[in-house]
Amino acid sequence: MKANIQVLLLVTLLAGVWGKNPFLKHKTPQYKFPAGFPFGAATASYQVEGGWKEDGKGVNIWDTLTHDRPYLVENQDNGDVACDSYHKYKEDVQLLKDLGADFYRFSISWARVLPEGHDNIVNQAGIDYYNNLINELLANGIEPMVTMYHWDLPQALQDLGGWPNMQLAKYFEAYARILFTHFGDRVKLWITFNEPLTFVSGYASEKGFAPAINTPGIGDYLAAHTVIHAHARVYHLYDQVFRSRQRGKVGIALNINWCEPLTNSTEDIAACERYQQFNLGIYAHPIFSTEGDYPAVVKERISRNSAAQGYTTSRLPTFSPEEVEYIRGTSDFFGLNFYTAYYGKEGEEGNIPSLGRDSGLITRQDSNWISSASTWLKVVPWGFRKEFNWIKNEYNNPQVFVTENGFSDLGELNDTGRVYFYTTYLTEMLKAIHEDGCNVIGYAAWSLMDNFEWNRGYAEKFGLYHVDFNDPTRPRTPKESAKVIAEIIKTRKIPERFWQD
Ligand code: GBE
Repeated sequence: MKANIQVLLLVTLLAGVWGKNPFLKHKTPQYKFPAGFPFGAATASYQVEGGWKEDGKGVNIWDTLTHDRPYLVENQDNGDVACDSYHKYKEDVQLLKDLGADFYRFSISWARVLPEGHDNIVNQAGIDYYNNLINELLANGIEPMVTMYHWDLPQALQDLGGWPNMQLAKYFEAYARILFTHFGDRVKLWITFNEPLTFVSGYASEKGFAPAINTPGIGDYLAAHTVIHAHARVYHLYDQVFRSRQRGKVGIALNINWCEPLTNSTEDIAACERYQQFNLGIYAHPIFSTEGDYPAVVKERISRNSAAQGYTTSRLPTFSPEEVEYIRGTSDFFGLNFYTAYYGKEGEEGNIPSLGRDSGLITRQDSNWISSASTWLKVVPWGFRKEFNWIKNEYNNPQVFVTENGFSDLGELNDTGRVYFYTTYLTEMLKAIHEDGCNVIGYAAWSLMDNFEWNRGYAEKFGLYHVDFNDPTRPRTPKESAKVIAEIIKTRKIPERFWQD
């Protein structure tokens, strides 16, 4: 008994000394990025390329939105020229090289390759452009990671109804076949879709993302259904025709915010769990869970709400058992776009009907959280670690590739806010890897350079490199964050001057 108390005292004493020891308090930031862990930076075609009608490119839904409804974009800006990467891609590759990036995540403009969306007309100039970019990257030791769809749907396919039309799954597969055929010898990392949750919201409001059609709680669910089918078709196509020769990986990039229960009541905990299922699970569960299909809570609530609203069938389409099997397991990695967090509590808000209503919770952010230039983006590093853990527990610890993570400001070169964001978020990522055993296999910063931030135009800047949009030559200049990221890539750790207590 006495001995036990002595042991206890000793342990307590040691713990106290341990806790106060100045040499040990910075334990966490000393974690290193695993050997070979790839670091890169990301962009998207419409946000950087420009050249909107050059060399045979077809019109896409962002060309249409910015030209026909300019009032939907801050300052009536558009991506006609953007960063002019259509002409300046060699410079972009040099920026990546200066960062020490292992890879570049960029997207292909569907209408630049297939001007009418269909595979009957292939625009050779578009193929040449992406071949040049890919070859320039490889010549500089940078691996291409290609997103097939980052929101710029050919207008010709929107004219057929866009993503709510299930036929688009077939057209997307045909487009993917062109990409694998022309680029798959050199591209080994493929992402089918960037953030379906975000771009299907283009069918839930006439004020936001293209095509800006107001059919919430219906059009966005139909679009999601097509997109999940389209993703699975492309994965199977790769398996059946290309994988044995090309030996690459095919994944999908899903975005999610962490939801922290406002109180520890069972209701608020369940509300935040629903947030994850309605926003992430709606795509991830069919693909990454063992059982497949939409999450049970999503099916139940949409079906119940639909009935209560007088619909005789659920606003959420159903997968047949064969479709569930076809879709399940169709991803080689889990692409994660992560930025911010919310507090969540049980309650109702949003349009009737809408995904927000169906999910049955109220979200808000903490006024004490550090702000960015984007209303929605507050700096919540610990949310990043919690999200990694949620994914680990929900989907049996899949390989997670962070395909986007970043911070907005007004474009200053001494971007201390962005440096704080990256150093703190990366620290939490290191904890997820080393303390929680989360299977994180790569990281891309959003974004390589300032670019067209969708409905926010050029008002919010996410770049590691500054771009002068008033200068027709669009010069690029490294910000402080570019130097810090280069240092992190080189040393494989967070520099000591950024360690937090
Ligand atoms: C990503 O989306 C995109 O993949 C990338 O293209 C983009 O540039 C980057 O992040 C930065 O935004 O009325 O302002 O609150 C908010 C991140 C809409 C996820 C913004 C949609 C964040 C989901 C509307 N959000 N986005 S509001």
